[in-house]
Amino acid sequence: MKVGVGMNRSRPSRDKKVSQASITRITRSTSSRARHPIPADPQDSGQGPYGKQRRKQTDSALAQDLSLMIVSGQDTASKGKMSQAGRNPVQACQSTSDQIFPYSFPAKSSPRGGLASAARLVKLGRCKNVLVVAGAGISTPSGIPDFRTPGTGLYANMEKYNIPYPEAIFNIDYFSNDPQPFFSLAKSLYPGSHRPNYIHYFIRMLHHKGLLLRLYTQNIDGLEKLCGIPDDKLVEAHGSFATASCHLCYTPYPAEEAKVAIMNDNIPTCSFCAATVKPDVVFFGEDLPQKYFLHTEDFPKADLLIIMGTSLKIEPFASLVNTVRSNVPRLLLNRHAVGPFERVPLRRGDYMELGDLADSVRRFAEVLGWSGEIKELMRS
Ligand code: CNA
Repeated sequence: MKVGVGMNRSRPSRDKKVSQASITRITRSTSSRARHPIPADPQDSGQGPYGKQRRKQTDSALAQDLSLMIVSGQDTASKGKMSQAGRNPVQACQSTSDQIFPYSFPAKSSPRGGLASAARLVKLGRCKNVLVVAGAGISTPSGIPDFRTPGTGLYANMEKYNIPYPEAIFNIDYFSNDPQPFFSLAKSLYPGSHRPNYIHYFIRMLHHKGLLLRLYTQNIDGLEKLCGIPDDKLVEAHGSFATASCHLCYTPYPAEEAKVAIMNDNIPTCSFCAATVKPDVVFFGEDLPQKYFLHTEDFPKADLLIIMGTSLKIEPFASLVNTVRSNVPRLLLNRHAVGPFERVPLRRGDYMELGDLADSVRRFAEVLGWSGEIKELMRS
């Protein structure tokens, strides 16, 4: 059965048990908060923390939901649906990519000796539950462009995809009508042609030292797994290419077959409803994987938060960084100040090291005395 876009569609009946435990189903008749009843403890939700749940909503329900979030300022970490921080989608459609992503803050010198301060805390044994929050900037040294870096970012190089605005390529409703732009991009993003870099191995070293509570990544390139960070230490908040399913009815589809079809310019279609299959990468307007909600347990436990290579523009992920306890040190490693680090004065315990991420991480490793071990890890 083919299902039209705009219908509220639940999973097929064989997934009925999971559907009943849905935590993010959206209807137009309930309040915004009630529509996102996130359990305090994912274990209490009546399902395993790693099960995936996604629901489709109508175009108008999505617009209504986003405008409600914007008006009420409720776009926080606990929300399960991906959106751009504080952006009205209608305005976004009318903007150029430069207008959408202004960089208002040039690189500043690092306040309070960012790296040295954070390294001192680690060496003193004060940080044993380190959370890392990462974005596309950790993979640019591997040759994968990020979204928003002017000139080299994907959003600055969208002409060839013939789309009306950059985010359309990751918009689920746009995909429903025309999957080709995303499939063209997917061909270059599919894991296989890129290798993890020093930054990935630095994070793995945090795990090796028994310090990594969890890595929350927005990346879809699979390089965290490839460098050996175990599955239970990793939350791929925006999904990955490792699995695929129907974008309408969510019937799973063999990921390798989807890849072969996409690489050969064919459109994989669902054997259940004949709609287009896509890799399980989270698009704007889609729910994040259930594993993302581990954050409700992790962030209150953290004793150091390291934020790397992200513009913190995508909600609800961006708000995660505000959910550690107020006395927990936060270290930003990025080319620019982003998110709460754009505000002056910084919160006590906030540190920044601005500049090239790979350089910063190498220096961080040196101060920690880990350089030799990381090189060894990379060799092995
Ligand atoms: P973004 O908005 O493009 O931000 C990247 C940030 O990293 C920017 O602030 C850059 O200045 C910074 N940056 C990039 N390279 C470096 C560097 N070498 N040194 C220092 N800073 C650097 O990307 P986000 O991750 O914030 O946005 C989230 C999106 C991006 C997610 O939905 C991803 O799926 C998506 N994405 C992922 C990949 C990937 O998997 N590698 C690539 C492109 C986009």
